Amino acid sequence: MTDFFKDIPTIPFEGPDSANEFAFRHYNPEEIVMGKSLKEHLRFSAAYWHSFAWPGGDPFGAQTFERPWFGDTMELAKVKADVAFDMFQKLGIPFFCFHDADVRPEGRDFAENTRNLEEIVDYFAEKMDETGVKLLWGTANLFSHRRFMAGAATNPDPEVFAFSAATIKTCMDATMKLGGENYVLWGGREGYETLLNTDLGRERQQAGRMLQMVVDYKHKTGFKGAILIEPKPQEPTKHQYDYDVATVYGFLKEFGLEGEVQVNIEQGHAILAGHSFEHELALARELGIFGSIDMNRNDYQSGWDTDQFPNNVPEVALAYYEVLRAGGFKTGGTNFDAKLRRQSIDPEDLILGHIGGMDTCAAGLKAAAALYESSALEKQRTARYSGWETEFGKKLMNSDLTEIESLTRKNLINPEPNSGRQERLENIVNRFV
Ligand code: XLS
Ligand code: NI
Ligand code: NI
Repeated sequence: MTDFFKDIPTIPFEGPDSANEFAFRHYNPEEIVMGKSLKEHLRFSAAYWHSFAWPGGDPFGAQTFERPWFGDTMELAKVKADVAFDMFQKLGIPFFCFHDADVRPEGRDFAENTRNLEEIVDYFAEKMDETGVKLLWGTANLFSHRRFMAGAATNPDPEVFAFSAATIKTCMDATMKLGGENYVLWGGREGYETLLNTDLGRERQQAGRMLQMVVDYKHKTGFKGAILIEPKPQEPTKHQYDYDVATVYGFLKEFGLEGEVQVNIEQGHAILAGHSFEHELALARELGIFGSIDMNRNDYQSGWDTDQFPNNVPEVALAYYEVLRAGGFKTGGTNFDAKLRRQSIDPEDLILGHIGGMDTCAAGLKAAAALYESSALEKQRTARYSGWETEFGKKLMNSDLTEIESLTRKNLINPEPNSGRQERLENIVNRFV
């Protein structure tokens, strides 16, 4: 153990009545809900970038965090890894996620980047062995360095496409070496600022081809994990190509990848797209592409991806309700793509942010499970569509307009509307959250 979190104990579960700030009130990892432990349901993961790589800057000011591992050497990268694994252990977080650029110093070229990454991957492998912490997913940062300012796969310069493809390969290799359960692609700068300089059609083809190569490489190497795309509508580019779940599905269809790639859905991105989190989750489930979630919360006024730790149980409960309806996570999990506010500069803040997030998710999941097990919503939903289970309803789907016209005349069809019962259903939900 390093001494970064030296006065902070391993966080115990003490139950809802505890006033101990450094204890869980709702997250008891061993508690069984719907036949599975909370640990297995939630599959918590910490994001390396926010907690260990982000310096606390904003457009008006630079670094606010002073961390002993900040700096561009392999030695410091290892100090950072030591502190990261300390945090995972103190919190009992079973998984983590990282980008290449979060964990290794930036090299002079591709070869040095790869050497640095490989060295840190070996270091991670030892730490994972010692602690039992696992990798939920790996990914490549193809958006921070200036070479990616006009995109990675969608860059007008084929050399950037090549650099990006090569980097993705090394990051998939790193993920596989560490037994990662998924590989994520978030199209950081895959979009555009102005149509005046953009060949939108060509850029989409490039993005599709890159994704096909990723899927080919998965099959070639026998990687068992899932390939996940993370949709986001804007930020950093004005128009991101992977706008939302529906857009990603259309894109996957176009490139013949709908059976190969799933989505990693982030709460804050759903909000930016003008959707609710649960809408995105439900749609992904119905399209058969639900994979994993990036859990955070957005400020509803800011218009930015504020990546705050979740703290709204009713909101989170509706999201986990859709996850439960999808049958729960398979390879996916709950990754906290969440960061501290830039004034929260103490080591304690990092731990407390995660405690709050984990407790909020645990309370939300338990509420969702109770609601689900009560069937209170599902009974009403089934009743609302029951007409479709009658002979008449079934027949309609296999008829044509002419047949339906004569049926409508013959049966004197004259429908009366029914209440949608929204308030009644909201009251039911409120009994559980
Ligand atoms: C940014 C994204 C990013 C991805 C991983 O908004 O959420 O953090 O999760 O590249
Ligand atoms: Ni994310
Ligand atoms: Ni995000």
